Amino acid sequence: MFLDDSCLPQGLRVYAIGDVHGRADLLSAMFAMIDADLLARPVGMRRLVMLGDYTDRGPDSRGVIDMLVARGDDPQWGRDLICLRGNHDDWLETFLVAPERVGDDFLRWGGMETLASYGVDTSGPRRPNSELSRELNRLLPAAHRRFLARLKPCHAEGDYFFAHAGVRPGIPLDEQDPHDLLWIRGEFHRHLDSFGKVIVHGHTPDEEIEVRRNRINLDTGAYASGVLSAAVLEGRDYRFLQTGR
Ligand SMILES: [Mn+2]
Repeated sequence: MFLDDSCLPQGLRVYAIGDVHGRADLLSAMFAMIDADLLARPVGMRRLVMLGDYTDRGPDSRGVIDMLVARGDDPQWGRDLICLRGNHDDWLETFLVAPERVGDDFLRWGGMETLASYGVDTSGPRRPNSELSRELNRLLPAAHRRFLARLKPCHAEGDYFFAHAGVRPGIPLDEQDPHDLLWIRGEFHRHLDSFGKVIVHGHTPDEEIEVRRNRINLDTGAYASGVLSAAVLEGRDYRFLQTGR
């Protein structure tokens, strides 16, 4: 299955959003664009698939999760919002329960910004991971803990398969290793043949949305570029929405 032939069931439109990384401002702008798009082009059923990496690097991870929790609680959206797990969200979850396993990676790759967004004091000399984890546990709202626990590894609609990082070639989509769905790069990117469905993913930032015949990469490095990207899939068509363009 390739992009030229891929399709969704009639009457369904899917919006898929790439890596947000603490940019609540951009997520807010993107939600406004999607709401406006739905007003301008009403559709029977719509679904919103978040591709993961809500946290780290950008300044307001807490604000991003607040917005996603609010949209999940909104009866207009509730069941139609699907939030996938990214490797950064996974680090945050692990840091809460076992900081010794991920602390240094998590904090080096943007976790300090996440801690600060929750009100953890990150000024002054570097404190031990265990101490930072305890303080974050104290400050993290229960709704955020539930949100993290409910993140999904992947999602499929029609001829599309959604995962944060990608999939391992040669393995059926319903038998993928969760670690690959969060982390894979090289082998996935180099594979030019069909994966069975068209893969919609993020995880590896690029200046432009990458549209290949077997996959679409929506990570446009929003935290630094200011460009948050979404795909709009409907029937046999696809188009894109971007903030700051
Ligand atoms: Mn990632």
